Amino acid sequence: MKYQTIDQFLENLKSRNPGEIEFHQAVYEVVDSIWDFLKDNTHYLHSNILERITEPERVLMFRVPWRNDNGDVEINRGYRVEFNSAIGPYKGGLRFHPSVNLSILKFLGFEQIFKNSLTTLPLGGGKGGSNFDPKGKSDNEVMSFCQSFMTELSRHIGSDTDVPAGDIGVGGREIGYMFGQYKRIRNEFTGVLTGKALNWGGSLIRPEATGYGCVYFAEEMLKNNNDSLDGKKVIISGSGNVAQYAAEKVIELGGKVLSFSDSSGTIYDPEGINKEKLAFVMNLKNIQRGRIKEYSDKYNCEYYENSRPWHIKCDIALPCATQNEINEKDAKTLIKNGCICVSEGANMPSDADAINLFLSNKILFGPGKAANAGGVAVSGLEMSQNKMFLNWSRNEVDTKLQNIMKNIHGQCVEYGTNKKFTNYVKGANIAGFIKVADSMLDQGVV
Ligand code: NDP
Ligand code: 2IT
Repeated sequence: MKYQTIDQFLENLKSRNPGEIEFHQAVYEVVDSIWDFLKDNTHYLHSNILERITEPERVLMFRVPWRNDNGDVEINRGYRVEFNSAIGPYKGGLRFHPSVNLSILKFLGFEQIFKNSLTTLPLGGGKGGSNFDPKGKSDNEVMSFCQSFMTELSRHIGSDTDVPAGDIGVGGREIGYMFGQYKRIRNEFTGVLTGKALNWGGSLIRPEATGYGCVYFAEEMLKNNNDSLDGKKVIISGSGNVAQYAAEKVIELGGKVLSFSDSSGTIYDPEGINKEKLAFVMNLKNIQRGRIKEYSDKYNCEYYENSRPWHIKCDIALPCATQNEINEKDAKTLIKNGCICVSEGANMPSDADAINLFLSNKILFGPGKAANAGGVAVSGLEMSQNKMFLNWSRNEVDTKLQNIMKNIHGQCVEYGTNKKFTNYVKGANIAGFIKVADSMLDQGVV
């Protein structure tokens, strides 16, 4: 057995991956919560599965040259981390954001392995993206970038190899431009990307899936505690794809949505964001590509510049923007204000100290790899429909999504419950790990 303690393993991980702090953080969370399980099941440690599962199968990094509207040449860096294919083709989103670097994509790819395992579908783990910033770019510039990015990426992906999708900064527009370029270069019309538009191979409910799934997961956690979303005050961070559809589902289930945010600030609407106001946000963010502050101008409510929503009194918090947006202080404030449930729409929005506080205060805490798995799950359903050359109805996909979220909740309860309290972090990590690790062992040293 190569590692006797968690610290030994983590020291080695850090020396193999210097400076990759988000990646270290994501690995620590998993290893810390499965360590006791590994000690009871030492065959995993004897076969050195931890070192294998934290080493990506392949990392691609490449130059992305493109021309802006002035005719100048711009250079970005493109990535695809093909992390683990033990249970299916690499699957995971592409993020376009100036903060993107290898550490962030390795943390996201690592999380994706366990998340995809939890979905019950045959999906491996991967993630990619670029430090390209779509903000303020014209459609033409976004298209130039996407075409150049896909010119290189197309050599490495395929519907049975690696199937990217959207993430921060990558929505329907970007998926369209990338799909067009892939088809042109490879001369094949296949389900190589998910999140496609309905006319050309997309699935109903895929745009809604992550946000809906996150709320279904919250509802399952509450139900398990003889409670429900009805009448609850809900704060949401972010105002992009995940935040918007989380809000839609909360409203539908009788909750009151009080906030949205973006990277400039937070709006707080004590009257609640109803369907009409949500339609304004969707138009503002998806069509006008404006700032959330405009909501407070239109509806005459509070706007907190450079601030996140966690100080607003609530019953339920849905972080749906980005990683490390809830720290220990935020967690303390949420708990002090009576928050009983946190369901993560974003990936790793709570840092390690915040998670410890949530768990020690017995908050219903759904970690991203469980709570936001609905997005990739419906991506998996999009892949199934593409392979079969048919489309399922809205109701069919939504029912499957609900069943998958219930199943994930059940796996967390099975592996994470002790003395009637479910530690969903532990449950999700152990359940996600077992399927992948056993598949790796079955397939030999590859
Ligand atoms: P979008 O690009 O649609 O929206 C992102 C939102 O988060 C925007 O409101 C954005 O504000 C805000 N945001 C992004 N970065 C920061 C930052 N550094 N600080 C503050 N706010 C920020 O992305 P998605 O809604 O798709 O993704 C949101 C989260 O959900 C991410 O963590 C993603 O990994 C995760 N996720 C997404 C899935 C999907 O299917 N799309 C599936 C599972 C998880 P601004 O406009 O100012 O940048
Ligand atoms: O983080 C995620 O799960 C996503 N961005 C969605 C991935 C996908 O392949 O649909």
